[in-house]
Amino acid sequence: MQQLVEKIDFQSEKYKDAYSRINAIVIEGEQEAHDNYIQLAELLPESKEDLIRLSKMENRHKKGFEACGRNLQVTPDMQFAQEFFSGLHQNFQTAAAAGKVVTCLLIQALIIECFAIAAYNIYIPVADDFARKITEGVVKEEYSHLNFGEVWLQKHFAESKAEIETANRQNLPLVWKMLNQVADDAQVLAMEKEALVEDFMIQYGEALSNIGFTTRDIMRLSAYGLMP
Ligand code: Y39
Ligand code: FE
Ligand code: FE
Ligand code: FE
Repeated sequence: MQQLVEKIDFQSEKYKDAYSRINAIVIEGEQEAHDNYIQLAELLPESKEDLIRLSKMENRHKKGFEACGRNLQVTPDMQFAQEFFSGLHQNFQTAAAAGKVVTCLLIQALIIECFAIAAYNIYIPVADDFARKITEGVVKEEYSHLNFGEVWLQKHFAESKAEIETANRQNLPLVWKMLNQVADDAQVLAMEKEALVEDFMIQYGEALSNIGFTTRDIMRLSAYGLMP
């Protein structure tokens, strides 16, 4: 498939300014994903080995994206990124402290992984050559993280359904807010908001379907909080 992409000036001040925030979001996201899988390993001792393996992958992803920033001579705005993730971070911590493993899995292994997969899929065709190779390697692994969440929640679907619905209501609106916050910077990187929303909906809808939700449930759950 050939794509028509206008030539992107990866060295322009405008590109590098937007990249300082998007790159930071991705680095912070990978760091938090690493921490979240370590916490999940404690909550799910029977899956400890798998979850520690996932946490190590997230740490490698973080290093890869740090290299992408260095390659463009961009300093990531980590303060911005921490604030960007603060809502989801707080909700994950509250759930973990209460031992709510279903909520933790929904936030990290479903919502955040789908957000990452959508963002990386949309970024790959418009990335610089260095970042494209890194991101192609990373996104393959993100699918395996999403798969871990799907398999676990599918196995425990009956007793998890109500908690998934509640956690979805509490967290999906945050994702739409985050997407809106980053839309202008994403546009500078030639990533369209509509494409990000579409890819997220596809990934998340497929995940909910694999877990056991009906089409009707999926429509209701995946669009929750999308419209103001
Ligand atoms: O599981 C993971 O590796 C996910 C933590 C990484 C989060 C990536 C967040 C991507 C949002 C970027 C938005 C750009 C438009
Ligand atoms: Fe990752
Ligand atoms: Fe991941
Ligand atoms: Fe896609």
